[in-house]
Amino acid sequence: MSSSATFAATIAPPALDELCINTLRFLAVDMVQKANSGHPGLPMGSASMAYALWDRSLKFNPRDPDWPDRDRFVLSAGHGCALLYALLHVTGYDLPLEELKRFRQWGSRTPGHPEYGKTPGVEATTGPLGQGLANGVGMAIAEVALAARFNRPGHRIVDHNTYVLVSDGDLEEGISSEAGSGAGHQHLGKLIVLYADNHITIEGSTELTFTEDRMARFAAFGWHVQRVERSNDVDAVSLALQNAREESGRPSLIAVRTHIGFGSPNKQDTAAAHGEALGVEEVRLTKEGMGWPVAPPFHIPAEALEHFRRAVARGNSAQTEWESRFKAYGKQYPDLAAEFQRVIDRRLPKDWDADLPTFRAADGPMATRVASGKAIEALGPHLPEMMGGSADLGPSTHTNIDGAGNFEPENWAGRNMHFGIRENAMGAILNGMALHRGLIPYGGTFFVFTDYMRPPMRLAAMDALPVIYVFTHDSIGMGEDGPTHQPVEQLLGLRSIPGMVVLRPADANETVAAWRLAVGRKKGPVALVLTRQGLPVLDLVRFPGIPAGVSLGGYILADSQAGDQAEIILIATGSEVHLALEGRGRLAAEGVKARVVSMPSTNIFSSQPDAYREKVLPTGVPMLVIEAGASLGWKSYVGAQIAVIGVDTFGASAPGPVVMQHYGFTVENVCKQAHALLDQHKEKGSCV
Ligand SMILES: Cc1ncc(C[n+]2csc(CCOP(=O)(O)OP(=O)(O)O)c2C)c(N)n1
Repeated sequence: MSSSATFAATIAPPALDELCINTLRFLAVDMVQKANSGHPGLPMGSASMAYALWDRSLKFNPRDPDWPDRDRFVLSAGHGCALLYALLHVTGYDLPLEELKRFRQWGSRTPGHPEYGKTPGVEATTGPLGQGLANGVGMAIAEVALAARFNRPGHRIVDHNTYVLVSDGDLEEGISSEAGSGAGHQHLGKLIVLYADNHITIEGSTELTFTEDRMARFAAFGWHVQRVERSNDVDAVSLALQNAREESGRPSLIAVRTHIGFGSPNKQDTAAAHGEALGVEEVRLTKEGMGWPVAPPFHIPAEALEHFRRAVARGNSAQTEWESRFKAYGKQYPDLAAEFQRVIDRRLPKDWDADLPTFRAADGPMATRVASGKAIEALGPHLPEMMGGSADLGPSTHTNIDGAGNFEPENWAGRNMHFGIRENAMGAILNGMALHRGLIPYGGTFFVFTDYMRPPMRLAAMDALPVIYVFTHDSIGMGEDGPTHQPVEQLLGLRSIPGMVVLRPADANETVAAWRLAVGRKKGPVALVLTRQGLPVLDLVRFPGIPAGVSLGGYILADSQAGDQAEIILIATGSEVHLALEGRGRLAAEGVKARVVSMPSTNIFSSQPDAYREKVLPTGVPMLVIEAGASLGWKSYVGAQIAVIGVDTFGASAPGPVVMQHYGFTVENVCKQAHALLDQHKEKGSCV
């Protein structure tokens, strides 16, 4: 029998259950009331089912929130976070009552929506509806993948459930279908979703918008579905949870008929309970109606606290039991145990990059997506924790690890994932995998379709998650598919996400360096932006600065001849670096000394010390940026004396080179623009 199935709690008598549930309810009510901001309705209605889960099922240790074999709990309906904070406090996490009193205030550990890393026990940043559900799918995938890799007969060291609490909004969002369909297909039996089916959203009743049969929908996805009519029936919710755990072949949805704002005489079952404080008078009426002391606020009855705090002893003993099992495992399988610890700690093995290739000019032309595929092939055998794939574009994105098998219900040890055409869920699943730990998740699609996965990318950056994106078909240079498939503003868009590292390598060798950097970066996502079209290879003999240069974000690829001071700097990224090199040659013939700076990552370059940036881009030297993307952003980036050859409309359907030519990505235009800039500069004089 699995350890998660044997994890048992002391069951409280019904009156104590009710006291505990009301404690959660009124902590949430008081938090929102004190802040005069927040969402009391969902906590009041869902406190009972959350209690049933946390009190009787959830395997967690408040004293070690990072214990690897804990169950995961994601509050996808992040707006209801007052409930989560209340649970964390009463069960004994390091979240003092004072923090509950500072709900939504500057510097508190109780922000307006749960933020990963800010509050112990918060497993994921949630709030954008639907994301948490897909995070849960990613966590459940990580669990079965690690179980397949590490468990051995008689040793189930990876054995936990993933629970998600969702609201109507979570299930209305399209991502819930993407993630739900994927989870059903993968038979993720240890994923259990509690649905707060309260019939209310912000604008009123769900009758306004949301009338399909949700149970039938999830059943059609291949889920096990159950319904609990009375949310306050802790036994019924517990039984449903138990059934869900026993159903090992399908993920579970438990729709619980909850009542938003439960207990509030004037607001229960109305949208008024959703997103604002109940108000002093309504708080009083609610407390009186439920036999709760009106004052002082934040009242926690001693018996309730004592009961909740049993979670500490329970958690400690569950963890100790696991640790002794892990010790026994380590005796029998010392290498596996060490390996498990390594991947959980996100440590890279020795020589992980030993087989990364170096390309020679004779190997070209090569698309950077192809070079990326070769890097993945070289990393795969050294990094068994690398796991990823594509949103049905594997043959184009080159994201497959040869010989690593498909991740599928018959083979959870497979590392090649088929996410299906579900970019939003793919992004959120990658986040869930990273949040779980133990894996290096990556996912690919065409660069333009990052528009479909921006919400999880933003959260990956917010949570500093080490997720790697492989985005191909990176510019108008991809050609015939036309404007719908030609990214223009996406580079600027992704670069503007704080903490997102965007790397657009210029050739095969820069691509390998970009992969080395991406894998080595343990905090924060990295987006690799790669070409469809072949590019010349920049030979390391001629350009030895490439590997170190990429890690600095931008570097002098080719300086003005004979060490003279450059009269103009050509800054380029990706495929346009070659055009810059050509332009430099032509300008030299015309007597103009030009330096070429390759800038695969503006984000990384910006974080370099001033002295280095000044060395690469000295103040006062005019600069011409060549990048097949929106020009906005560059001017403020490198100063005033700058011109940009960019793309500020939507591209066009034609062969790539033709489109590039029409947009001015030609050596003639580079030289023309360089001369214009130099003339302008001379007229103004040096403006330093
Ligand atoms: C993607 C996204 N869109 C919109 C919102 C704003 N929002 C917060 S809660 C909510 C809907 C509330 O309805 P429900 O999910 O049923 O929660 P409940 O009313 O039960 O608290 C909306 C639209 C959001 N958080 N995320």
